[in-house]
Amino acid sequence: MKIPKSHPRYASLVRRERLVQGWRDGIVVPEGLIAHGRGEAFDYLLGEETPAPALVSEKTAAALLLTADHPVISVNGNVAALAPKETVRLARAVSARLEVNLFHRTEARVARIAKALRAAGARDVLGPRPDARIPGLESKRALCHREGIYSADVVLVPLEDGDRTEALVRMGKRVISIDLNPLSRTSQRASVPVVDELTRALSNMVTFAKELQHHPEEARRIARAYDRAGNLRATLSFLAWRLRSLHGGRNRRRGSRRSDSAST
Ligand code: PTJ
Repeated sequence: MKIPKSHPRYASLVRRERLVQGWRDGIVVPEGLIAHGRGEAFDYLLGEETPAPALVSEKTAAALLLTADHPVISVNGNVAALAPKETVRLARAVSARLEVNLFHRTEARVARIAKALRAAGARDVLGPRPDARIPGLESKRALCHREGIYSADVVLVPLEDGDRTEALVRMGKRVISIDLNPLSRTSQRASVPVVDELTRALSNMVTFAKELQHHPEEARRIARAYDRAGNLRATLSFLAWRLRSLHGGRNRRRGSRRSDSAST
């Protein structure tokens, strides 16, 4: 479908089309379309822009990935369909490995996602032929690579289910999540919960990584100073403020402008 660039919700509609195409190509599972709808609902509520606390988390995430010994970015079907280029760009900017890790795992889909990442510029993609398991996980999400997620010290898990986030934190890893739902188990358990839309979050993280690339001391300082509980509280306060504005309370003008744009 051709979406006119003048459409007020162009970016959101392009994301939907990418996902539907990803489903047609056997990259996205039907459950991924449902997950996206849930994400969109939160994005409407948050105003379809990166909230200030998310920017802080994104900068921290970039700092953490840059200063890690062995950073890994986990990729699932939705991520490969929505943001293959941004994912590869971030992996390059922070020298992280890419690993395909799926909840609804089939070997054919792992191969298709690895191929999509290579088409977006990735040279080295882990995922096929896993040789390790994340302890305490029953699902196929447990299958991973010894030289990838299993031995990573920092793992970025965009659009995740809470089980694996908890399991990775139990293994002693620093886990960065990207999830628009601040109440999800993933956001609640991650070491750095980024509550923002995937493509926006990845682009911001690439920008921050490039800024911090040659300033390791500054990156370490940012990672140390992060207050995850305070950040999640700030996100919820922002959401509450948005809802009050939409309801007609203070800051009405800003709220109504955003709510007008938040319908297709
Ligand atoms: O490709 P697979 O087999 O690994 O499966 C991928 C999905 C996404 C189906 C799987 O991981 C899953 O079921 O995830 P959940 O438990 O539905 O969680 C996905 C979370 O991502 C939800 O909390 C959504 O709000 C959030 N989300 C969805 N789309 C976006 C998003 N967050 C940020 N940006 C989005 N575009």
